[in-house]
Amino acid sequence: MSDLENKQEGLQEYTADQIQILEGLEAVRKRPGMYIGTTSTAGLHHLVYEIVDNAVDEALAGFCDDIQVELNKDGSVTVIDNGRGIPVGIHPKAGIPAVEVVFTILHAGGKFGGGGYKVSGGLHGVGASVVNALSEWLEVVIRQDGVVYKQRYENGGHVATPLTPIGTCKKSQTGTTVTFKPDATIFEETEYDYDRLRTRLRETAFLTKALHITIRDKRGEEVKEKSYHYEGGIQEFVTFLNKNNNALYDKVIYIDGTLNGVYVEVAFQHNDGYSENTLSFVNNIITPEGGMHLTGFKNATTKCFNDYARKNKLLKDSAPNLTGDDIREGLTAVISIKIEDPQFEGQTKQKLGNSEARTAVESIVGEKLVYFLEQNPIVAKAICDKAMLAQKARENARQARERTRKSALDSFGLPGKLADCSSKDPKQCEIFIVEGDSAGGSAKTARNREIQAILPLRGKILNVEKAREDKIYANAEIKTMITAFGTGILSNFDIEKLRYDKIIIMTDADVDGAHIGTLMLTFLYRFMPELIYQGHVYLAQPPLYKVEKNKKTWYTYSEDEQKRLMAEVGADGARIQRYKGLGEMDAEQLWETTMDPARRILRKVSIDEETASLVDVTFNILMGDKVEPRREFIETNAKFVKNLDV
Ligand code: TSJ
Repeated sequence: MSDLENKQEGLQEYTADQIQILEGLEAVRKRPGMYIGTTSTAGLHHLVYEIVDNAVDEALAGFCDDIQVELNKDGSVTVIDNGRGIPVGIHPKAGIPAVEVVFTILHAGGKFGGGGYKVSGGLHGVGASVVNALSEWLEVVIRQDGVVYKQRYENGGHVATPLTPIGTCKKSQTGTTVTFKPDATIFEETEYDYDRLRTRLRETAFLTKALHITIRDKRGEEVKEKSYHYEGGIQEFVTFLNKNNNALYDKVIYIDGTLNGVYVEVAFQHNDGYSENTLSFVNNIITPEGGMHLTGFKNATTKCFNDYARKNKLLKDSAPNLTGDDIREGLTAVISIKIEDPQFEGQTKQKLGNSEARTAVESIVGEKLVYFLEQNPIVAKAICDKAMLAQKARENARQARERTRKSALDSFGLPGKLADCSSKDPKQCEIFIVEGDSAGGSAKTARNREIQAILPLRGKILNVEKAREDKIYANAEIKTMITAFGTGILSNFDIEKLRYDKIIIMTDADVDGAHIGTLMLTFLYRFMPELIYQGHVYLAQPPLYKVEKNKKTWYTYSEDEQKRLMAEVGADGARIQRYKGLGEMDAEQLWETTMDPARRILRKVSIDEETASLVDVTFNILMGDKVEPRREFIETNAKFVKNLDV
């Protein structure tokens, strides 16, 4: 009996080949982190992207224009596309239907068809088999040639029913439907976050024009649904990213072209702000650390604008060239390329290494931008004028930096307000940035002075979204931080000089505290992003309540925890104190609850892949000109912060 017949008889015997297959999936269940990074909520959401990306590949191949994602009441997720349907014929080598190969053999994704650009072959393209392995059950329904086929897997990818024709449909009704239920014994968290999925699917829609994507949440009383479709693709993406800013000119500049098999699309628009927000993608996958495509874009724009400014006498002959940073001040840009064999490099494999991507972007943008600028002299002049102002500000900043070096430092080279720690080994040192002098005083008393430094800040720090680099150096609070950290900022940044392993922001647990925290994070993100990327930035978590009863004391850190405690110990006879600020705690309490490395809770600030593109939008909502969305931000801010017990 062949393997296939064996299966179709539903026998529990396995041939050597099949045992190997099952062992493959067993490996995924043993070490899920190796395949999806983490079993936290990020990993859970990753399962959906993995399946959706396979359908997006079908769209990129030109055979699918509609994808639906449904969150079901039982915790399962359904993804439906209107593509050709995963092939059902017997795979010549494996001897089982091709679809079964897709779901039961590791790294089988993309084996058929060949060629083309594949999302699912990218950074996390681990394949549908990994999702299957990490699911309680998974069902696939395929409509192909007028026949509806179905197969079911259970308990981490074991075939439960063979691929079976279950009905008929119109020949034109082709497509694939996959439903899976994440395995609750594997994931720490099994509840999907509608907004998180929605945001990522919207991004996918921006990057894949002509694709319609719908997300439908069927879990609650009422069904929630959103559909995304952007005929304008990344051009509309830039408009979206810039919507809370004042654009410097109306058009979003859009350029595309293909060179040596690399399809290049870029879209950009400047706003009147000072920060740059450039997102780059390869095969729809975000590349947080950029890479060759980004380099190509930077090279081309820098050269084009300098040539234009010189040719049109905007820049004096005696003036130095505009730098790339000058030209990209206030820039919102999306660079999206499609390439057959992307190579990801760097520590976190988030940087594109293919040098042909640089050549392609550089020459396509170079050539077409020159033409655009000639056709649009008003836009060209607005950009050059802004870049020239940035150039002047940069020169001022350089001078301010010189002055800072000479003046702001006391005889030991460190700011006077800093209560430094005695250890000089950065690996074991931490610095608390504390809101207000009085809390700063308590913190100084409370600390472990060998390894904990305290830097009190007075009031709100500068909103860096509204300032250029020269202003940064004029701000005392910021200057103090820069000096204390030791790393310098922007192009002078050097992580090797970091004086503390942990930078801990400690603010009151109220709206003002949250605002100061956000200003701090914005400053760090804009001027020392590596500190965040490399995981050196934390938020302290002071308690919300102190409860005393029968000579015992408890501290709680969230409303939920407080409710639970009260349910446990009872409210009668309990003394409950709601902390309004750090200042209400004495040094000992502050140490016990918030600073003692053995007992405290820290939240590590991280910007993960899928929220990276959102961070800027959200920071802008809070910091930018338009005021009304602010409240919403403060509530969603926590999304950029992963909980982590340290
Ligand atoms: F991830 C997955 F495998 F579970 C999955 C795949 C999930 C979903 C929702 C869709 C898909 C999928 C795969 N949609 N469309 C396809 N297409 C193919 O697998 C396919 C079809 C035909 C040919 C061909 O060369 O004729 C090639 C391929 C790759």
